[in-house]
Amino acid sequence: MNIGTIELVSFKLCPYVQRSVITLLEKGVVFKRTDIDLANKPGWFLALSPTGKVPLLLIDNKDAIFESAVICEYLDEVTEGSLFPADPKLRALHRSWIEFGSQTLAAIGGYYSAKDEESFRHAEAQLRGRFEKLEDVIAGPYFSGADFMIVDAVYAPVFRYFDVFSTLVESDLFKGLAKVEAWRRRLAARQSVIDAVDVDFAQALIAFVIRKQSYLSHLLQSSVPA
Ligand SMILES: N[C@@H](CCC(=O)N[C@@H](CS)C(=O)NCC(=O)O)C(=O)O
Repeated sequence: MNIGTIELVSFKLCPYVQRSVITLLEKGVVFKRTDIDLANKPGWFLALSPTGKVPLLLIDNKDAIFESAVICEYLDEVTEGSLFPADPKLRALHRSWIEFGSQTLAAIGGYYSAKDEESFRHAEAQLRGRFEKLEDVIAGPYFSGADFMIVDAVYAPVFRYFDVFSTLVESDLFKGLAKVEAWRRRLAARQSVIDAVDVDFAQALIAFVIRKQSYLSHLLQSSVPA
């Protein structure tokens, strides 16, 4: 199937962009990535995007698909093979856990933005609860077994935050969650996941969080080597 020319309008640190890039790479789609500055959105982007959010999948320079879950499903449908289960119930379960992944990203935003220790610990406990729920459902080594699927593409950027933060700040977020830990390591080693961000991602993420002047900013700042 000729799927036309594909451009992904992106932002360097965005986890929703990452899941789209991972899907593009996994499905072997040739695409152009255009990073924009979200603090100064270009007029052409605002004209194309009804939400003003990235990612935006631009097809043949005219049709703009928005919302990362929709982008991933579209890419899956128009390319060979599928990264969703064939069974409708299992497929629906994957979609449910994809939504859970998006909600987890919102919870991570609350975690790195929390202003004081109390709200930080609260956000941390909420996240821990989410990872415990995942521990109960994942099959391993990937979400539903041996095959990498779209749901895995969704959680790789979730875990990447903690791969970066844990280089500077200790945390018990994953302690005792053996399946989640193994899944997290497996995802971090996958080529599409590695290639979904620039080499300076960790540095850029730490700088981004430090600018938030949050509780985590202070923890990171005091651990960054001078
Ligand atoms: N539900 C959206 C969320 C995308 C999103 O929140 N993108 C952020 C960057 S990570 C964004 O574009 N923010 C700019 C803004 O809200 O103005 C999706 O899944 O695509």
